[in-house]
Amino acid sequence: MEINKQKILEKSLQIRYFEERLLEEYKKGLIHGTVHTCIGQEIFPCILAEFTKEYFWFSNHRGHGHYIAKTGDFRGLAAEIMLKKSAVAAGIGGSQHLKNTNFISNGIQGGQTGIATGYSSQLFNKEAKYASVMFLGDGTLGAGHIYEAFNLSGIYNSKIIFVLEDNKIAQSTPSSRTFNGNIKEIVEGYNINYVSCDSNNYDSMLEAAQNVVKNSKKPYFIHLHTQRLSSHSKSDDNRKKEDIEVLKNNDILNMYLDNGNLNYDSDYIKIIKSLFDDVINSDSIQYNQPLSDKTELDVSTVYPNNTHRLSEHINDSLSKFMKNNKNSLIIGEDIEDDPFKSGKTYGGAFKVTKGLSTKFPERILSMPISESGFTGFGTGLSLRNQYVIIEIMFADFLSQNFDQIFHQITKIPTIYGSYINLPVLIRTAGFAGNGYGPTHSSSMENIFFGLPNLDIFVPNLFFDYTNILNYFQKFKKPMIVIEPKTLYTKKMSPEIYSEYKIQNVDYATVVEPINRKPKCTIFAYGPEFDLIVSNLEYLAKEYEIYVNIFSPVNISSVSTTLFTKLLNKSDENLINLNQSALNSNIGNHWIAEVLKTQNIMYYNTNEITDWIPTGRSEKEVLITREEIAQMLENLND
Ligand SMILES: Cc1ncc(C[n+]2csc(CCOP(=O)(O)OP(=O)(O)O)c2C)c(N)n1
Repeated sequence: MEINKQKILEKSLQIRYFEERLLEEYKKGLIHGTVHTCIGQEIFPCILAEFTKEYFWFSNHRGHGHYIAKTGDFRGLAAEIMLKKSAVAAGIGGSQHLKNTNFISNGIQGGQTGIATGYSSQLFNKEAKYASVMFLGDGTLGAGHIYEAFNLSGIYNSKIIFVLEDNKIAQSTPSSRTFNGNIKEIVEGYNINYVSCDSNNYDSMLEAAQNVVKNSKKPYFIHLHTQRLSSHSKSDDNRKKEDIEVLKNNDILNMYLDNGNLNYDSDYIKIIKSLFDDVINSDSIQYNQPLSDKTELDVSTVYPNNTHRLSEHINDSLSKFMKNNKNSLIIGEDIEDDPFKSGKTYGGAFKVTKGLSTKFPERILSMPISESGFTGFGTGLSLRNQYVIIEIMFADFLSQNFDQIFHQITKIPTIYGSYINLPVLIRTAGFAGNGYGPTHSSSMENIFFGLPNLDIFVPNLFFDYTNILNYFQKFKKPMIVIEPKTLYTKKMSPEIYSEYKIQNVDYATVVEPINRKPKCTIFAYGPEFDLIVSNLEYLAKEYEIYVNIFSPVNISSVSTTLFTKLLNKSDENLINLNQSALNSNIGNHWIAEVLKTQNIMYYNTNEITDWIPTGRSEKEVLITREEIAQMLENLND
């Protein structure tokens, strides 16, 4: 493929002018917030863009040059940074968070490497239609998640080009101080093809881009030796002036400017100047929150088949979902049936996916131990409109992919200006009760409760799991489902004490005495809900106490009207039971909501004040039926 060097250099100079102008406008006070300019690093993206038109580019904090090289959208970017009409991310994302056709950028170093790898994996990608470029800085070589992605890129043969823009400095620190490895040997160790080139040598960059794209179906790593000629962001450069001068003297664009082959007075720069002036003089934009689909969804209120245990019920629901949605897949650790072909079926640590990889061999995939990497990988597939279900073996391990959930999965839907569907459902085995000890028993829903764009579900034995999957199918939005692992082996829809009725109302389960006055309403989900439902007869017979129970399944969206109604029927007496630690009790949030319109006469809650201990010691910190009875008895005092 022939590319015109003069045109590439002119486009590169346009980018440089754009960046220099941004710094000027910043000094004049027209820009609020931060910008990281790419002065010195403009040419390679312009070359690469010529060869990777159909590739999806994943860019970083220093992404203006990437964005313009890929999209040509000077106006959208200038407007985004100055919060003016025609801003590409509606003035929400700003300099570091841009999205356009086949382009996305993000301000977390290396944070989208797993996503880029999943996006370009060869799964269901017969014509290698999905390909990606992932930009990394040399300072980011210290970040663990990029290595998880390197590993996955080889396993799933991602058609990805990792581009390391090695400008030898990370913010204020020489990267020789922060990276001790040999990156060539490291990436080759992952079976990724390595090539290097230099931004002071045009032909080397051209050759690297050409070679890499020719040899497409493999992951590639381009090590671009380059130079940052300007400050890290607006004016923070702590290098010696003389050292920067040397870099400037070696810069191709400066040489072309010196010998007159490029010129700031040319038409190609004048166009950008007037475009920039135009943007400055255009109307400002106002923040508008991007909103998701708010329509209603019918919920089946029928109890699940009582021949199934919870794990079998979830398995059955997942199986139907996979059958009905050919564009769905499940990834997670140890979820396949028989990788050794030994005849001994595995199917997940809790057997929830048992049999599924036999039914859907290409869509149930055991992943390496790399929760962050494979959560990103799944997110990349969901950007290809796949329904991605991610199994995290124990809820505690959500610590490992927290970054992906926090910075990517929950932010992608709304930080790029208009609402983006992102069908990623994370299922996990949660809560204490099996004696697994402090790293396998934590209540995690409280950690994720404050994240926008995320719905958190806790299923119970009376609620059809298909409703949760229907929600996923309809709204295509990020969800975490925390399955109480103590209940996996329990039968669905167990009989409850005959003096009670139970019903599913929307995404909640409600239990009420039939002819007796409830003394109290109990707000509970997870194992505590099960504890109280299975002890209704005990409370009635031993203490003559009857209660209402309100158990939300979608714990991030609770009907306070329904909750209040139950509370009123029980003389405003309330007990809140769950396993959230210390001050992070989710029940307390919903009670605060109720308190806006409603008095509460009596209130009590259980308290977990430290990490869950192992084995039988667990019993010392989890609430027992006797303690619940005591709380209810105290109500009379
Ligand atoms: C996870 C994370 N940690 C720290 C930062 C703050 N930060 C922004 S850019 C930067 C330096 C990055 O250096 P490098 O990867 O070499 O890219 P360069 O800035 O040189 O292009 C740092 C520390 C960040 N954005 N994300």
